[in-house]
Amino acid sequence: MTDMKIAALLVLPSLIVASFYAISQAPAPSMTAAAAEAAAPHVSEPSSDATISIREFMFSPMSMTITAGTTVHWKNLDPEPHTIRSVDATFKSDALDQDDSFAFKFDKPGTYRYVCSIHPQMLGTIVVKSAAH
Ligand SMILES: [Cu+2]
Repeated sequence: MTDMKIAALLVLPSLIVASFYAISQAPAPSMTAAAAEAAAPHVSEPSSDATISIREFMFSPMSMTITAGTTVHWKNLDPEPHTIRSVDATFKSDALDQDDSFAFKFDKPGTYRYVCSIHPQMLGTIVVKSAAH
């Protein structure tokens, strides 16, 4: 057996795995993301949104686990202003007055810690799990 053939035998299985992965990640041909958006421009899937209340100087819930692609909405219920600022600067809000809200869509899996920059004792965590199975 030549070195070329050995190399081909080694590469082929990983190509099959890679193409299978690409196929499984691709949107269904009958309903691309763009088509879905065009069909229902003002409706988002209920499962793709989550809400965190800010109340009495606390994020509620303080810790939340979501699936990648979920949009998290924070709503300030306190009469005092609060902000949402991730520790790694991935996202940050302006100061939210009472009943103001801020939203961020989490596309990348990971653990996101955030604080209120006005009250740094206010801590929160979002854990984003991969949507792929
Ligand atoms: Cu605050």
